[in-house]
Amino acid sequence: MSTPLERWVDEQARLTKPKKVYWCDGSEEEAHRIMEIGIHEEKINGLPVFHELDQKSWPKSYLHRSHPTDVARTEHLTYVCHSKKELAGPNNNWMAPEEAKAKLTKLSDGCMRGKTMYVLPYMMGHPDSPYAKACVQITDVSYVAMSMRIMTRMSKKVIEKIGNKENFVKGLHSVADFDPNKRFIMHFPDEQFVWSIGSGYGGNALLGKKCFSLRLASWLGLQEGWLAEHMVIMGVEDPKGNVTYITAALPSACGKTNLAMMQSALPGYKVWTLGDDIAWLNVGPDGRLWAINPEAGFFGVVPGTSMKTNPNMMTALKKGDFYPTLFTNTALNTDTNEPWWEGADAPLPVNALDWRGKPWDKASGSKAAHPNSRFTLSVYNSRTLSPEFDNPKGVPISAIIFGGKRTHLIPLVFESRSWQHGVYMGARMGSETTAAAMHKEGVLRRDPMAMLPFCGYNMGDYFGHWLKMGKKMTNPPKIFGVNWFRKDDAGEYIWPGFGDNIRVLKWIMDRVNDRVKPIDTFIGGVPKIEDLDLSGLDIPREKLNKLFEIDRLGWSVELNEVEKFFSGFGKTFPEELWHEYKKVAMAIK
Ligand code: OXD
Ligand code: MN
Repeated sequence: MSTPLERWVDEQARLTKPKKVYWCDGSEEEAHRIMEIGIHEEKINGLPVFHELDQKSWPKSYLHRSHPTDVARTEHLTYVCHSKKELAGPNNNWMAPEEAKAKLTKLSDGCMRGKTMYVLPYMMGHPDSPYAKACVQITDVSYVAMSMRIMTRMSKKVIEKIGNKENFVKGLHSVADFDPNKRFIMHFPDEQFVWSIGSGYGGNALLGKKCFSLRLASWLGLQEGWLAEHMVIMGVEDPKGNVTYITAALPSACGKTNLAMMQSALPGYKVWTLGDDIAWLNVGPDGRLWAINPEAGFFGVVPGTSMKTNPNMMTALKKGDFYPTLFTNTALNTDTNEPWWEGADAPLPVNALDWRGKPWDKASGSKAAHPNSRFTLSVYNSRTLSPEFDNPKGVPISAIIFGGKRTHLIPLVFESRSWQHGVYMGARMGSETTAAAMHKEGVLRRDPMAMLPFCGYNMGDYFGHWLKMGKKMTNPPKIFGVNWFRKDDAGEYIWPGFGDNIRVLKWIMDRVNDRVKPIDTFIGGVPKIEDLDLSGLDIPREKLNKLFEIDRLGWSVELNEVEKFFSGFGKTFPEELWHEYKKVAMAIK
């Protein structure tokens, strides 16, 4: 008698018609075999899927070049197929489930012809965690099979765990012929099913990540009373050894990985990494908010990563404990067979191939590495990995940070007056766009809680759910806003960022423990400059003042934009947040 899982896999094989079906067991030995296939057999755009890098300086590391049209998330081709359009909200593309399935069935018919279908059983979350989910993804490319091995807990034990159950999380993925006109990432929330075709890019193809752990999981969280968020999870240890757990939501490519692995500039402080991208948040029996990271790897932006910006990541990349580490779309120094990128510690290579695999001419002014080139590596390579990472219960959260890339207006750090005010602060968040998705860079867009591309349902209802979560907690975390990116009149960043961001975290910890008081303003509480630990930093006072300057005119322009944005959610937008909005609007007048 076959199981529901076996029947589902058979059905997908009948549709996609691969030459063979291979069930992965997640072992290292298997990973070596798949890597060989990626190096010697499979090709993308005429190039091998993987190239082995110099194993002495970059142990267990391989370079992957994507199809040149396939380098970032494609939000315009991403759909959430709820039974009704209103459930998807103005923040999602929607298609009726039957129409979406008919479209994808046509595109998927025979799309794996001549290829191997890899069946990947994996857990999101520690297998012993009550919050973990058993999932299966199908794919037709070794790059995705390898990436999922790194990013999730892949194991044949998951097949036993699913057993005869029908309700496991399903993902069907094929790169097909990479045609951007036939590319779709479709989510079916009522079936816990993602169907993705035409792209091998991480956010479109590693279906356990954005697709399940954020879009589908946020919908599940709404039904079940928890939150799936686009957040870093970290523990900050003070010189006395006390660890405060903090989550931080920042939009894509705004430095989440650097924050999660920060090398503290203040002696005696240490950051412990629990996650750099996704947090699942549940209310514990103690009335506190508890976080787990459902992932087991990092999929981070490479350009700009160096010993200055993220020494702990540089060490992790070179550590090579877990097999393998992947670089996607970096340049290749052909003299040394090493990866190279803009902002790397290594000097400009003399001879290099660019991210497309073409000889790179430095004089051309083009980037050698793609601005959204990525590393994929196991969290277990990281020396900053928190000892609590594998704790099935997760960690209790004392502070939530909302941040964005804002060159003007938003202060370095400020604190909400209440949970409700904090939810308002998250809802009005905006950020200047980056290369992580296919749109123009540097344009301000609203990105509530950094979840705009990832909330799998109407964000009006999502804000309401956040408010409800606050009511379920007897001891909720304090909520803060941060902005590392404010510029001065000469267009220079004022705050040094990176390891110096510990100074902001220290103030947040002081607030959590009520050791200092903020100055109350209409946007929330800002620190007294003397309460910030600026030891060893040399920023002139007028620049520091600029970091906290509250520009009334700027805020009234901002409020107009915020009002338009909130109004787009119509009746679903919670009255409580209009109330918070009006309080600020009144104070500015
Ligand atoms: C990511 C993203 O890859 O947010 O994490 O785009
Ligand atoms: Mn992300």
